Amino acid sequence: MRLIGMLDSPYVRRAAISLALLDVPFEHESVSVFRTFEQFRSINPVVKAPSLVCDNGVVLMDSSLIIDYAEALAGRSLMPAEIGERQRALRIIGLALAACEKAVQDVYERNLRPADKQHQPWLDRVEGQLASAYALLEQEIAARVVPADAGALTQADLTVAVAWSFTQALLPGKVSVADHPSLAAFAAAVECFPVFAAWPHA
Ligand SMILES: N[C@@H](CCC(=O)N[C@@H](CS)C(=O)NCC(=O)O)C(=O)O
Repeated sequence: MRLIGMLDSPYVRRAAISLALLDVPFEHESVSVFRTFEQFRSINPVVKAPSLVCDNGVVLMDSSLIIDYAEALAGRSLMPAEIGERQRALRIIGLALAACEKAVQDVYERNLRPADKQHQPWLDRVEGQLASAYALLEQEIAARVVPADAGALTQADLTVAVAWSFTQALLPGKVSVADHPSLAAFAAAVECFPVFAAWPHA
């Protein structure tokens, strides 16, 4: 299988780390949805990163759906089975993915739209939503313990760390580290696992 997309995308990175944790073999191709749009389009005309070209040629997209397929292939899941833990994981993943979405919207608005065409009310709305997602994530993560080993990492753990690292890299200073001490410490600890170093934000 081929995972298509740049690791500076939080969605590509969470998919790559999930495939690696699930021991699903894949090749990674760093194709950009912007710099190499035509090359990406030749693989997936919708140009969404990540895209997964399966062994039978079917192209999947959307990180959560790619992870769903990888878990079915692997015959195991990075989601907790117990209903209470699963609900907590779903809550955390939802917040982290919303944070990624709002951070991406902020970056696109600032970097892709000419300065004189930027719409400040939209930026204010997006940044307010981003701040809310991280404030709620900080509450959730305050009670969470960093797993002792990579085998115990859940989808919630890895998605939170990827979202935080992405936001800090792309929007430095936008989400204050001082105001989110639990998240910053949790993400820093999770980023120390070798699988995170093997699939770095880049
Ligand atoms: N919900 C999707 C979001 C994927 C997404 O928006 N990826 C961005 C890159 S970070 C992308 O494909 N951007 C190009 C575009 O939307 O035109 C997922 O989880 O994979």
